[in-house]
Amino acid sequence: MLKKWLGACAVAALFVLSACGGGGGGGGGAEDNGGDGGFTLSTGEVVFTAATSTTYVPSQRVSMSNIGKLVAYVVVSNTSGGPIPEWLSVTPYMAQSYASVGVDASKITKAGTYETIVRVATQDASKKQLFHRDVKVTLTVQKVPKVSWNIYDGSLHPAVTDAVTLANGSKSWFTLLTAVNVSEGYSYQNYFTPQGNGTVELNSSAVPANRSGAQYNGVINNTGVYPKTFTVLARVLPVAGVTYNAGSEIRLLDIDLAMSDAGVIGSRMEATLVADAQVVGIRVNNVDTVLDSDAMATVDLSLPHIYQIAVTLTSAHTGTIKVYVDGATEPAINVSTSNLQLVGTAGDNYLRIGDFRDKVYRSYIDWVIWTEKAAYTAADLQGQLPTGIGVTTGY
Ligand SMILES: [Ca+2]
Repeated sequence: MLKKWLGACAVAALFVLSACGGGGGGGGGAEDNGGDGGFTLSTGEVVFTAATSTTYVPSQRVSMSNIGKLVAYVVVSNTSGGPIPEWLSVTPYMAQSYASVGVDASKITKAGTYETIVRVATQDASKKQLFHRDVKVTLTVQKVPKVSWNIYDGSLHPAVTDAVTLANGSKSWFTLLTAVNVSEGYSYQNYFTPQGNGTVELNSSAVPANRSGAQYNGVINNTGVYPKTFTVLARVLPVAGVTYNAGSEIRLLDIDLAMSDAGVIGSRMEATLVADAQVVGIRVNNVDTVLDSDAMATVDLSLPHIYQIAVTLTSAHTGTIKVYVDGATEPAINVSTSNLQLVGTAGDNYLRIGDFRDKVYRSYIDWVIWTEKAAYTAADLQGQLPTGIGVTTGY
């Protein structure tokens, strides 16, 4: 495995840093295998600990000192001469008399303690080894997240380039809906406004009849293989000064998930955070088309909350929807039916957030994350949310 070349001189070698002094230097130089030597390190052991495999771990310095023989190169390998592990990087700066030792915990796929012995060797200008010293490097990763999330962290408008970071690390973004519905008297507008603090405001009070939606297509497998699963979480905040009670007829956000297979009328999970005469909290609209029933849970909408919706489909129209609030172990909504709401158009397969009704929506969206890997419980996700997206209290 070829590691990056870090020298100041153009020498094609592995793990080499050149001091690039005056060249030459005397020949001789017996290799030092550990006795008194002209080359020493300040420590024989470096220890790192990471809470999770997504935790950044600062690099550490090991001082190097050299007396006597002119060092042209410093070579880093493991003790058998091979490459060092992928999770480890050692960058020698001979001219500055230290080596930087860094670890990348994201390379670790299973929690545990990993150690390796790194050999730091000096060479003369002809690449003849002069001395070497060994240093043990230990990395402990306490937890490896089970989930690779698709992330909208609310720092950009949802439809701006690179607003979304996908589970594979690449960037993407939502599509802003723009349709005009003349017969029903509404159009889709842009009512999303980034606040510059990691949240985006949704405010459709100007024209309540209008709508505003951001859509991400192709969120769940559409090959007809069941069961299929989906988990979406969103942190949503109220707006100060706005009243959210049974008389308010005001909403915060719709989360609309269409889960069709290709060319098929599949199922839809349409949740709304709403304060009206029916409920102040979260409502999954028309969750059973035969019973014509909604599923609801009371939530104090005057406070920020994290809403987690987990869906398992065992066939195109049969499944279970669970809603968790703030990471509570017990779901606030838990409904199973073989008559889930249907999508509007065959093949619909998307996640939408926004205002999809002729109502006023007032909220701030902190973040939205989703995955089709599993229908997670809130307990499953303790310690499994991404870092750096905003507040994740409860997880
Ligand atoms: Ca509206």
